[in-house]
Amino acid sequence: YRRTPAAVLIFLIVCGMVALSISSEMWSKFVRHGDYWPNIYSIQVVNEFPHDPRAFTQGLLYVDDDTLFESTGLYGMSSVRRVALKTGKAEAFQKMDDSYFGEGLTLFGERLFQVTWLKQKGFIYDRYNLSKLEEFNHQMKDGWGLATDGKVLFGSDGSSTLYQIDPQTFKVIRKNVVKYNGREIRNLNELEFINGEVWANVWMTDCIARISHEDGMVLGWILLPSLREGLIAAGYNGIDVLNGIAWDRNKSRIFVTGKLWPKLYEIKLRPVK
Ligand code: DDQ
Ligand code: CA
Repeated sequence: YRRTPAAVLIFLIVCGMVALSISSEMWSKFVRHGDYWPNIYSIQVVNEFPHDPRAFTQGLLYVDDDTLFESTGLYGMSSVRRVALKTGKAEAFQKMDDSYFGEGLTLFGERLFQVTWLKQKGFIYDRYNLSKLEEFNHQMKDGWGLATDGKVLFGSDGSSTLYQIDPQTFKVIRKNVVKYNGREIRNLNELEFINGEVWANVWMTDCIARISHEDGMVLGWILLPSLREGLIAAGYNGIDVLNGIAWDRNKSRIFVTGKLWPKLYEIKLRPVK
């Protein structure tokens, strides 16, 4: 009977260790996936720049030198442009055929890749003179957003699927369903690859989802209603939804704008406690 207390003690210690290891694993999973620990961010505007109010922004990216590339939609008004950040002026402009509606845009190597709405057709342009180099067909259900990590293309088609596409063959390498707390997040639109995450505008909302491209989990939400509401309050009635995220990786600057918005904003995130 002398041995019993020691055995019980060891048994309890082992149980405790198992419980601890399970709960810490679950805890880190919850933290990582945002469940129980929602990573919500509001924004602070640190700079405002002019933006062409006729640009129905569907794709936006920043490369360097205070220069943005932008893809615009609407039939007859679709374009790819190189835009000076400070003036909002297009320094180079490539009008698209009237039958195409420009959508997501990204720079892969020295070439700009663009997808179009309601057609599985994409275009490749020279980044310097915006001349059209090639066309391609992709396998997404539609062409909405486009971004890259320098290895694959990330694509969205208005569903909850985040696609990974081979930039040479345009085959789908991987598909992840984007979810937050177990719920599918649909209407993923304009994309940006930022510090290992894929950020996506959710169409018709003032929200950006920060997505893990490893499992599709939403890691956090950025809430930006103040931008659209501020423009409306200032009398800009013709504006459409928030759309367009660009990332200056050298200076860690985040830019956002919207369809037919007269302004483009540089923002910083503020975690909501
Ligand atoms: N998409 O951005 C959701 C992919 C496409 C939106 C197309 C909306 C066309 C509406 C035209 C409104 C004219 C001001
Ligand atoms: Ca973008």
